[in-house]
Amino acid sequence: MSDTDLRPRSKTAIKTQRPRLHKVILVNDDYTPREFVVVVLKAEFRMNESQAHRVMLTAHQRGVCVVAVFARDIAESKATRATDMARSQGYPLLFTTEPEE
Ligand code: TYC
Repeated sequence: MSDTDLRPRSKTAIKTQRPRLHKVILVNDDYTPREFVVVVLKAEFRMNESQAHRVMLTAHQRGVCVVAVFARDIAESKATRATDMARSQGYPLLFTTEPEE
């Protein structure tokens, strides 16, 4: 019989990486009517009137507002759909996404 110790010297810690969430960000502009921004927020992000109004006002006053966070694919498709909704009515309203830290 061999005396060789074949047991592993160390254990590898296996950590599952949770995919990063992505923020959907509403960007202010000078042309899109406030009420239309509220309509889009309610339609695409399932907000009620007062939530949508608060988010719209924050973007209006500060330039941007985080609308919500989602898995990357969902954040991107919601931002695209909401932006397209505005384009179809001729407004420059923009939703972008960025990863959370
Ligand atoms: N600033 C626009 C206005 O005064 C309203 C607005 C608010 C537009 C938020 C975009 O993300 C926005 N009509």
